[in-house]
Amino acid sequence: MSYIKSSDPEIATILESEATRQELGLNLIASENTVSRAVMEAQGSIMTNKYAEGYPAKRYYGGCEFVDQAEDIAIERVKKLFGVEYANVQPHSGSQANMGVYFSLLDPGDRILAMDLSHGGHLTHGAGASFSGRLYNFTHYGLNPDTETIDLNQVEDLAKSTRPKLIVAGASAYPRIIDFKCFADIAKATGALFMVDMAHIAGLVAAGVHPSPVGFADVITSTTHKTLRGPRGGIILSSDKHAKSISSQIFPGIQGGPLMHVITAKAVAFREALSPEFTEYQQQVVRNAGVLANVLMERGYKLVSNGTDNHMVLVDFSDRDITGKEAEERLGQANITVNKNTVPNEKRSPFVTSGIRIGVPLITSRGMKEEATRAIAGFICDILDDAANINKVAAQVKDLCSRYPLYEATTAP
Ligand code: DSN
Repeated sequence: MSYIKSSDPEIATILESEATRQELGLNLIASENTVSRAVMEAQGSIMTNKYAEGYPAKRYYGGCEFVDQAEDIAIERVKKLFGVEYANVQPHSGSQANMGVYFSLLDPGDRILAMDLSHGGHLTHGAGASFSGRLYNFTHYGLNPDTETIDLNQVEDLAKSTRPKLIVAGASAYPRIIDFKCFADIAKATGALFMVDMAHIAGLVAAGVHPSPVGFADVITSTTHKTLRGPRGGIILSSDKHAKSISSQIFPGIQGGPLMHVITAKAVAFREALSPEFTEYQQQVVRNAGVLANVLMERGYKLVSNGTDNHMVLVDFSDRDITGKEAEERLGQANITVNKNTVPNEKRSPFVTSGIRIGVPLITSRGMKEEATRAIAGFICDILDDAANINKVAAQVKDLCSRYPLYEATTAP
């Protein structure tokens, strides 16, 4: 920061403003987190200077002896963390991890069965605007209208009727445990391969507070920066059977030089994730989400599936006047950051929506536990009940944040 301050004051000011926004606001975006200083140091390190196309010991450039060590350690740590035979730590993002797997297992035009975006799926699970929807022939499953949980009967029926080559489980906005065994059984019975995109829940899986897809899925993808609390990026995990084709589809298939500074930071994050403190952190994430859900429901707000098992809740405003967009804006005025989100059977446009998604990974990283989460849930309800409460809540948010500094609790173990 001190170098930027003198060489580029314009950008230095922006960095300082963003640091203040993160420090003094409550960030409840379910897919965001705050990394340790050690992760940030690795990501901002000299490794950014190095080109290393290829894989450890098989590079297209000289001078790779130390980046090879970092990548080998990242691979070994993440294999240990999830108990898998093969790991690729080079995907620049979750989307590229998914693209690498599709390229490796499928041909363009092949059929895939995945979760509908409007029911909680992800863009790369076949949305028309994404490469996935343009290259492959997707059918989508959704939620059971009564339980608002994944309709496994529908998954089975669609698998039987469409005979996909690949079934995808995993979601961006789904607050319940996913039954990977049931998906795997359906895939097996219908001759499909089974992929799990565990981007949102990877940290919970690593800590054993959400069942693992390992042993059920043929291939698993994830990001590293959500509940897993590492640098922004992706990973692919599988058995040795798919190792060769996944490796060659990530490089040279869809990527060039790997981001060695990010891979080094992934190694640091995976070490943190192997610690007992990380397990305690994930247990606290689930407890905090449960507190948030209970307070919102006590105050009369409807939650998709009536609760949560993981790190997030989805509030459904379809029976109220307020929209997701208005709720996001109102909360934002009190420095509470959430995102508007579609709800099952959404009637409004994706730019307006009838819901909000609220996640607790980041506030939990700040050291906030049940009491603070209960207070936050109260702030949210106060503002949703009446916009006149915004100024009062803004002061309460500032006070709470000042008691939980962003970088006091998030230290490397
Ligand atoms: N954008 C991410 C999320 O918010 O869930 C998914 O990639």
